[in-house]
Amino acid sequence: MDNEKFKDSAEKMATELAKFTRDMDLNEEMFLDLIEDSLYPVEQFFANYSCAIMEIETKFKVLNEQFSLKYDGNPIESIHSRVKDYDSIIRKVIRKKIPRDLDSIEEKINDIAGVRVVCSFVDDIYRLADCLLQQDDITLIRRKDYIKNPKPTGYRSLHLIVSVPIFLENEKKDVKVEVQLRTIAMDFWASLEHKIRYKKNISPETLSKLSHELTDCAEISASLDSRMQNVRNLILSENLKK
Ligand code: 0O2
Repeated sequence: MDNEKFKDSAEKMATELAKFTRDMDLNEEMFLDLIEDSLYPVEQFFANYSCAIMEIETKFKVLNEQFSLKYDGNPIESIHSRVKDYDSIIRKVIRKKIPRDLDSIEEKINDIAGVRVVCSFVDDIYRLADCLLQQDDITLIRRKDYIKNPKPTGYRSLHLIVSVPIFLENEKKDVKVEVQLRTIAMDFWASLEHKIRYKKNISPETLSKLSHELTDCAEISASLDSRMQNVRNLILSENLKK
């Protein structure tokens, strides 16, 4: 829809809403109640994802604590979570031709809740993922290993789509969360690549040069991860000998 058509439709909706309020003889209080009631399902929809994020974050924090006692060091450097914003959801709905109702959006979009776990070492990623998936309230829906099979761009991360139950006032609800596990080096690369990809004032030639450069950087970064892992393995094996 172009901007003009969008403006027209928005104006029509506003006029119809004003007419409805007049026809129904609604005062300000009743009008606000009506808006609140109509927004309730949408607010509940987003709240469910925030709750699921809390559940998953807590699970990782508990694992981090336990690992730090067992292996003498925290495997998790940081955790970043977000509920996908309304605009991005709508853009995905349009791009993937998903029916425009909350049930379909919930069924078809897997990354409305996202938790990104950043670790120092690659083996911590797999250990944490295994521990999460062993928990009996977690259901694995999809696993994509972009560390073993990097994307052509050079992108690396382990992606899990899981479902976790949340306990509401009168019901238990399974909610999907996308978990991305990556090292600090993978995270640094992905953030930079993401920023550059969405830069508007770069010519297509420069963009193409940059993406080759970034793919090279991804290789260097993966090799650094692998060397750091070797350093860690050496230290661990020395410690074991003592
Ligand atoms: P944002 O803003 O990070 O949320 P799906 O999302 O399931 O419809 P697909 O292709 O199955 O589509 O998802 P994929 O590729 O497994 O994961 C998508 C997410 O991974 C992206 O989310 C990014 O966060 C990240 N990602 C995937 N490929 C790249 C890449 O080449 N570079 C960077 N920087 N990130 C990548 P969104 O929704 O694109 O964005």
